[in-house]
Amino acid sequence: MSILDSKFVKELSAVTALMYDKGWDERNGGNITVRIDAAEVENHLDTNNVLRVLPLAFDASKLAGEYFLVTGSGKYFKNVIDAPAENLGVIRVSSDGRSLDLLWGLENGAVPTSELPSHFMCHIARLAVDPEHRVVMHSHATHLLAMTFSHSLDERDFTRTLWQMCTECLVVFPDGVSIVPWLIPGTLEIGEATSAKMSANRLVIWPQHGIYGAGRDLDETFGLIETAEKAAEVYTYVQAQGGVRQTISDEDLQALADAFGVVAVPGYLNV
Ligand code: 2HA
Ligand code: ZN
Repeated sequence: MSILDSKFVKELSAVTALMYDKGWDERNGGNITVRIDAAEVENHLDTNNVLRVLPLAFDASKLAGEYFLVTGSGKYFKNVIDAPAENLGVIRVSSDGRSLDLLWGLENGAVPTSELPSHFMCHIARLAVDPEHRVVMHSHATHLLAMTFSHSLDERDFTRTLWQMCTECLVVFPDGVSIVPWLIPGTLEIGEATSAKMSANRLVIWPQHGIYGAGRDLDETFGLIETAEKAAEVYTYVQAQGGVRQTISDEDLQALADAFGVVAVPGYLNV
């Protein structure tokens, strides 16, 4: 079956279109990497046919031999659905973790996302705590981005506000959100800071820039960012309506966590 008909290319094409439509990924904003099983890749590609070898600026040996579907550097989410082979690529990390084999896509000399160091470091961090982890997703989700200008950047405060804005939030991300300092995108430094947070939280905010999410598949990871973004949108309306008059009590949030069998970040609820 053609790789264009593969589940992984179809799903990534659909989700990039959706994220563009939501206004989260203007121009070349956002990037996504998906870890794919070798057996699934082999259904669609000759894995001995390496199209190009791309250097890697850091040691990714912990991901040696892993296959990823990635968005391309400078590519626009809005264009993926009509031209997947120009905007996406399938890569394999070399055995020494110092280069990538391109097996499909990234046509016309394109290269993987400029945020590949951050993505790979986050994959390593998440795989260490969840062997089923597969997806890292970065987006400029509008209301979350706006909140980083007006809200405290204390992780507990920020998480508590999001949990209070929609009842489902605590159930969807009981691990909360973490926040790195403002840093230059695309650098090893921002990758190290983001991945250090990723061991404990699947959502990491980049102030005045956007958000990183991690999960086991595209639906789950998109849903995670979507839920946090919805809470940030509600927060925006609440602020515009004059601010909070009543909210969900910490006792009720604890009862919610108990009812759904999730554990809130220790110390985040005053109970
Ligand atoms: O891919 O979003 O953070 C463009 C970006 C960089
Ligand atoms: Zn970005």
